[in-house]
Amino acid sequence: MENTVYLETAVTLAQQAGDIIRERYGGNFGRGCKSGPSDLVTEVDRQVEDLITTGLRAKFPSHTVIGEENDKGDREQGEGCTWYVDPLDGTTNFVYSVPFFCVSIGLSCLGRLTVGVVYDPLRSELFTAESGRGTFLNGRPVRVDETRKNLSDALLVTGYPSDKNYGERLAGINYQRVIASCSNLRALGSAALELAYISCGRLTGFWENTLMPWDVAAGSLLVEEAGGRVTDLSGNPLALRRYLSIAASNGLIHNELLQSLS
Ligand code: 2AM
Ligand code: CA
Repeated sequence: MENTVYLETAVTLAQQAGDIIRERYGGNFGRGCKSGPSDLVTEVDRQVEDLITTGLRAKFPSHTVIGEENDKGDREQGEGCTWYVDPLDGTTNFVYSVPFFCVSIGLSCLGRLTVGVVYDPLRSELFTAESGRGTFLNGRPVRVDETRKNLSDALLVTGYPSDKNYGERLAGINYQRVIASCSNLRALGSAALELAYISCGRLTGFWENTLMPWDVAAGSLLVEEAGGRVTDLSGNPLALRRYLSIAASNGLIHNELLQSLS
């Protein structure tokens, strides 16, 4: 029952945020950089994060709310509930007018993901999950791709860090080997929306190795609740820490995916 209130609140805020993002897409907006010239932020990210975090704090005053643009290095409070808000995941796409970005809101309680919402405002696609209740796209249940059982048939997706301090982590991946082992490899630019696409079977496997909790909290639950598997790149359970590594898949190709990345 409580989870349903959490989910309904997150959905309302994600849709309100999405309306603003859609209106401002392609227009003029203030922009700046964070860790370096490729790590972009816009006034839209900040405006939308403010809307979501204010809404969550007003409704759930005892919860911790962590947002990408207001990152103070907060730690999740083990005893309570923590919201992870990515107001505009895919900021670089948004700035360059590439139509692939989303709002991502995830909730973890007592260290377990409880609610996940990913909203693509341009396509009006709303992905939702509650732990133990499955994953839905615009209210209809979805499952991961259960037809592709081998890495050779998998359409994979990954991403690259905009914080160039972490660029050397790419050197640990043999891209030539991965591309040779799968059907093909994409990099679409929004980790949260890529995870949502894994959850509904459009993509088979995903990995990235310098993400933040707000990039993956909601999307991980979407994948797990849709029958997929989420781990770190060593195959351990995912921990929502800073600069995390993540592999997510339909489950069937997961071990092969981890092997190809090792
Ligand atoms: P963003 O668009 O909200 O910045 C691209 O593969 C993914 O990496 C996007 O989800 C993007 O989120 C995320 N990303 C970009 N820069 C990042 C950074 N400095 N730290 C963590 N994640 C980042
Ligand atoms: Ca992000």
